[in-house]
Amino acid sequence: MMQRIDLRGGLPARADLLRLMPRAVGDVSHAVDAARELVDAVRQHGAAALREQAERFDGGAPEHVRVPAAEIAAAVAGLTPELREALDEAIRRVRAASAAQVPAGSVTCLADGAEVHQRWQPMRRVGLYVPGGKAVYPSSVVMNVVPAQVAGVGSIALVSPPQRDHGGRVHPTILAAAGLLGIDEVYAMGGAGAVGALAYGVSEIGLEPVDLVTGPGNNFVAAAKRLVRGVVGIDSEAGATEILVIADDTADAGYVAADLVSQAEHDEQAGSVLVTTSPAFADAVEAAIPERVAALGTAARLQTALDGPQSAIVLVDSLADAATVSNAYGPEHLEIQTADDDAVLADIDAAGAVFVGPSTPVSLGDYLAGSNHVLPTGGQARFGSGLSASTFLRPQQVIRYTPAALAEVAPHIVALATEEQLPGHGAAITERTARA
Ligand code: HSO
Ligand code: ZN
Repeated sequence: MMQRIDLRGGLPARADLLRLMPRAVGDVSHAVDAARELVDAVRQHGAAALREQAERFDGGAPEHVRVPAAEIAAAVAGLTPELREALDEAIRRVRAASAAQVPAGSVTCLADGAEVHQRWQPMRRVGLYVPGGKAVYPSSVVMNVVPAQVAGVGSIALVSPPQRDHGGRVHPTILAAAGLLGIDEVYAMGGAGAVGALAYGVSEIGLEPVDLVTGPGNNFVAAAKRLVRGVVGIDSEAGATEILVIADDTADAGYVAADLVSQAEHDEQAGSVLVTTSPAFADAVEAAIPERVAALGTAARLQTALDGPQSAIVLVDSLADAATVSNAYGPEHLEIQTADDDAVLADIDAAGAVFVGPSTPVSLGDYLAGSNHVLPTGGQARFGSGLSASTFLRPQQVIRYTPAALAEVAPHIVALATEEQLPGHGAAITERTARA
């Protein structure tokens, strides 16, 4: 039974609204100490520590830490035609949308001969973490690798835990997805130690340090990413997935129920939230949930998620209030199913991705819409965004002035340098202008 939060009669002040939002308990900070030990061990003892951690946490120490090319090729060859076609189509769509999202550079001409350019430079080398526990998501390989490739990243390493069910090897569908994308540098390693290995490198196995680590993982992986941040870049700390649906009484209760159920399936901690103006619609959705849950093999997990403190049905007076509530929550996924979806969309700011209308469920975006499914969770959409080509690019300014253009601003520079008591700065200018 999903809890109900009744916000009719006027929304509370923002601080109270934030406190009222349904959220999961348990977080990354508790995993930091354990993760630090694992990262340090890999940093000091390299492959030996990775072997020890694989035995302790994963499917045993792999025969080859670096997955042989033949194993990747065999995984691709072993794909069923349906799965191969599905992955190919997903790759094609994500590639097209990612390519269109590459930011254009700019040139600003501030005066004759005075130019500031901005160009977007790809990261040199990135490491992608692919989980292997209860979640084996080849779709996440696509969502991480494709925007990196589109950005022009020259070197991509992928790590994923050795699986007990697969004789201490990386899951074959993960390998197949990597193979389809032309990734040949894959390592059988997982958990916090693998993040340490990517950040610091492990020379014995030829693993060069990366500049950026991306990809989802459990709390220990997220804690390790927090620890190595600064040494390398990281994407956001992806937590349990969330869906928030804004719907009025014109929406289809069955669709909304199915969508709330679909994301709860990921994890006991997953959050499903319905914000609606209609108590009768809320009842209809609630009534439509049990049969849908019961029909799925993942029922136990998703029932826990729906019953948890992170899931709720929120009642509001208006769709404008619904947008305010959603913006305060900052959902990873937002669905809008109302009589006027565009009017609601206009009021939305914080959301990882917005799915508009009854034919645009989150599951579409999880696999095949062309958008990326690696999105900010836990309210991080208020300041963060999902993976895209620009995650793997950084803007760099290139400045070019001619002697005349420099001379034009020289007095201003000297005035500011004098005020800051940095006469050497002024001298570097007058050295030049004096010669003209
Ligand atoms: N909904 C998840 C992504 C995913 N769903 C992968 C299915 N496979 C987080 O956006
Ligand atoms: Zn999903």
